[in-house]
Amino acid sequence: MITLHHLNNSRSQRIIWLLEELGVDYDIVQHQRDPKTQLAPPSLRAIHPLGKSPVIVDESNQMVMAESGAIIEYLIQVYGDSQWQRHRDQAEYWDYVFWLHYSEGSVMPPLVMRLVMAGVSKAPMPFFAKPIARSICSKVLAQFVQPNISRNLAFIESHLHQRQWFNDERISGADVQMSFALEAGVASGLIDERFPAIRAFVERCHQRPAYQRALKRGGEYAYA
Ligand SMILES: N[C@@H](CCC(=O)N[C@@H](CS)C(=O)NCC(=O)O)C(=O)O
Repeated sequence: MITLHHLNNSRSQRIIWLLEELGVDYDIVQHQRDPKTQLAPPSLRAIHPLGKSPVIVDESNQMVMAESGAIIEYLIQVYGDSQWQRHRDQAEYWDYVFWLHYSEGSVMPPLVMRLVMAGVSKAPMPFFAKPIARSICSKVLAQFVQPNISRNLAFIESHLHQRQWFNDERISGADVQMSFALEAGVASGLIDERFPAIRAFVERCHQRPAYQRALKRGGEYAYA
């Protein structure tokens, strides 16, 4: 039996989606973010030293694993059928590896920085510090964060322009891994009508019966 340690409104939702797609038996242990800081509770550190979600525990292999990309690969290799598995001798294999890593390696960091900068600008601080903090945040956003987000979104949009899924015409773990950043981007308004192919991709994910079942099992999720 697999246990998923899940955090409300988090990347862990995509792991529930994959578990539903694979038809694996699993339990969910719910952890709640601190409502003020949005950080994970200490209960997650008891499962894995990083204290983040997702984490899976697979009793049958005595495995505790963090990092969504690694978890997706593990679940597909151990529990997936040929529809989900990708092998080195398949033409699309390295493309699959690219998208699986690109999501957390390049897409998420500037999106997280954008959120952090928004938090810093609004954080309580002495009145004289506010203009300084806001000015630093807006410079970092304009010079580093926003150009990176724009470049990534343009790249993703052009890739999806004539494709259903990231890897080829079959859905893969890469789509599951890419879904979180893109659905969060659509929900926040960052990915607007300038990105029709990305929006269609997100809609395609949301239409899947397994995705809908995952939403029911996962609880609070603000991005679908
Ligand atoms: N690269 C990791 C990121 C894990 C991560 O940052 N998870 C967030 C949830 S979206 C979390 O646990 N945040 C709470 C915290 O940092 O305290 C992955 O893909 O699993």
